[in-house]
Amino acid sequence: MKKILSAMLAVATAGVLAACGSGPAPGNAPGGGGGAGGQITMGFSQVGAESGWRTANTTSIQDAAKAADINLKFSDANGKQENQISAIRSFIQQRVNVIAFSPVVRTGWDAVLLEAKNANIPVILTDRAVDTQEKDVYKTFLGADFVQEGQWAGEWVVKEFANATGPVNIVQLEGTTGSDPALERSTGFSKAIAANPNLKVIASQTGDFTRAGGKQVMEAFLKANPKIDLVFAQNDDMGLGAIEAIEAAGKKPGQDIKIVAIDATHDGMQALADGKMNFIVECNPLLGPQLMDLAKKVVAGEPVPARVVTPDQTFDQQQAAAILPERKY
Ligand code: GYE
Repeated sequence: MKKILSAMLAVATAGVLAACGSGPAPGNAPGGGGGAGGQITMGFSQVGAESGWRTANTTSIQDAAKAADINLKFSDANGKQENQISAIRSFIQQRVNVIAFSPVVRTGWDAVLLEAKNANIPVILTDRAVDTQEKDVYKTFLGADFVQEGQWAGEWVVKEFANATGPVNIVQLEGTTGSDPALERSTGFSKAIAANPNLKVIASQTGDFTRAGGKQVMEAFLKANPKIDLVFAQNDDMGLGAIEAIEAAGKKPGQDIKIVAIDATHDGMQALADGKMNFIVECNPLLGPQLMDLAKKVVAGEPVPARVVTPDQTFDQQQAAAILPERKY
């Protein structure tokens, strides 16, 4: 009986130790490379393939893993949080050396993040942030400043309509509900346009970051609102969908109805150069090389900054036309 009790105690203690994240997990020894032959294995859970941005992001991560000799286990969640959670659980079970993921929404990650922490597997957030009260459940967050992106979009609108004497009717195509970029781009945009009380968001709805979603929502907006002056599309794909809806309604995108978007993917930049959009704020999807660098450091037990912000720029029509031939995504 005594023996059984002390064995149980030993198991319980081991559990507590693991929960404190004190000792390195097998294959996560500081300075070590992880798996067999020192190669690091990364489990990556991607949101899906909703947009041109996402496709470019996936390619960047896959290419960078190869270049960095990291064994990548890539999982596509098809836009569903529950798929991401089960992918992360499976990475934990497989005892990968590091987990990275781009969370589809901001909330609901505490349990699975704690499981990774208790298994002593470091987590890196890429592209999107999470809301959590838990401490030290991820090592770093690599991605753009979405509030800044929304703000730049709004500041352009303020300048463009500086001489408006009456109300300027704006419709907003929001990204995926509850996602970090949708929430923060909305915040940045409304903050910026508050500078001019003539600027009014008369309708705002999610198009889920897809071209089809943007088109469908824009069709409904056009039916319900006889006067729309500007579309703020929280990504290029929804802006491209809006162009289709505007043209189908017999109006000229970029002229009758202006469009400002975010991402600066190839198709978006083409529409901008063609005069069908008016302004695009870039969001750089090429996060792969930085992610692999951070992963190596984290697995080696080296310190990394808690937040790594990727720099962005903005493009008007002339700038888009000039840069298009060498645009990589
Ligand atoms: O803007 C959009 C994609 O999280 C920054 O997600 C990313 C966003 C990007 O679907 O196109």
